Amino acid sequence: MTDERIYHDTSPLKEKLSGKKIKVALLSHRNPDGDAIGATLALYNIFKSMGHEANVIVPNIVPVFLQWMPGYKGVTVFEKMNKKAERIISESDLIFLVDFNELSRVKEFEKTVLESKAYKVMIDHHPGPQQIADSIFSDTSVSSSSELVFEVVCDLNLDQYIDKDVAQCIYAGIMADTGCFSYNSSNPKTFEIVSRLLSYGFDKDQIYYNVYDNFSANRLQLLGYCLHEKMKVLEKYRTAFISLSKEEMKKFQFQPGDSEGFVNYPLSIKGICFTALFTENKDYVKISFRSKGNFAVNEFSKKYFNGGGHKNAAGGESYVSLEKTLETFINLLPEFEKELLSNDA
Ligand SMILES: [Mn+2]
Repeated sequence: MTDERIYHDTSPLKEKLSGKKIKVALLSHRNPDGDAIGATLALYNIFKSMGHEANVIVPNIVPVFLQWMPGYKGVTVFEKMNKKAERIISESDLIFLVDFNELSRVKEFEKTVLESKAYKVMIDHHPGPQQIADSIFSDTSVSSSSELVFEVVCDLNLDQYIDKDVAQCIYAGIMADTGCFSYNSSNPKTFEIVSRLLSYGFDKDQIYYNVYDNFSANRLQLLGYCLHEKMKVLEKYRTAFISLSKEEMKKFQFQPGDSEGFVNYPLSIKGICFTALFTENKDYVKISFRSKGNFAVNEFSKKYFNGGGHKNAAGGESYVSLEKTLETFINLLPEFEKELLSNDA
């Protein structure tokens, strides 16, 4: 898969932002991650400094380890305040769709977005954007939406509004989406941007602690349980996976975000190039896929598990039981045996 870049002219957007005070809604996807929150809050802080009215809206709860980010109080969680969120979206003059490119990722307020007459802007790095925005800034080669936000902000001549708060948000987004610069970060440009961000004088180590050393003891014990009791390694297919039932999650007092990163652990086993994490939710099974090399988990997920994402990191959903979902997954593997065995990673 080759990289795709769609980068519209920034002048219509520049014009909208340079006039009178306007209302801006910054939307991001379900199960918001560091990139989603970092990228939206970076823009939020900039628009606030410019004197505009800005609001961030996400479908469901933001994990505790992201709540330290500057401007977090400006986030409205749809699940908790749906009326307020809908009102903000429908009253906005400008809507940003950040870190997602299809409205199914924001099912909760999809209709409100579609009905809105606001000018819409997409800033994203996933493949295959839906034509749902007036201005599209989409590039699958960048590390993160946060990195792309930096580029767009500079092109809009708004870099004068980048301050320590904004720099921290963008940095945290890049850090989160590259696994602390271990993947998706081979482009020197990413590090040039990081270098410019660091010149704003924030404590980069503190950001690492905030995101990665901020878990509950339960979360760490759940990880131990997953690795010791629940991880299945199928060497024959170079695959490993973990599944968690509702009961197991309850036993460890599961909080949103607790299983973040679990799917990456089995990838550190020698020879494994495809991993999955299945977590049982109220009405569906949430799935995360990871891979190394050429095995495209976004295509796999799109075809069999109602999902999508990046080549090496994707999500999916299953609407049958956890047991049935695992059975389907295991039964699919022989079909990919050849591809997995010949994988270059
Ligand atoms: Mn992202």
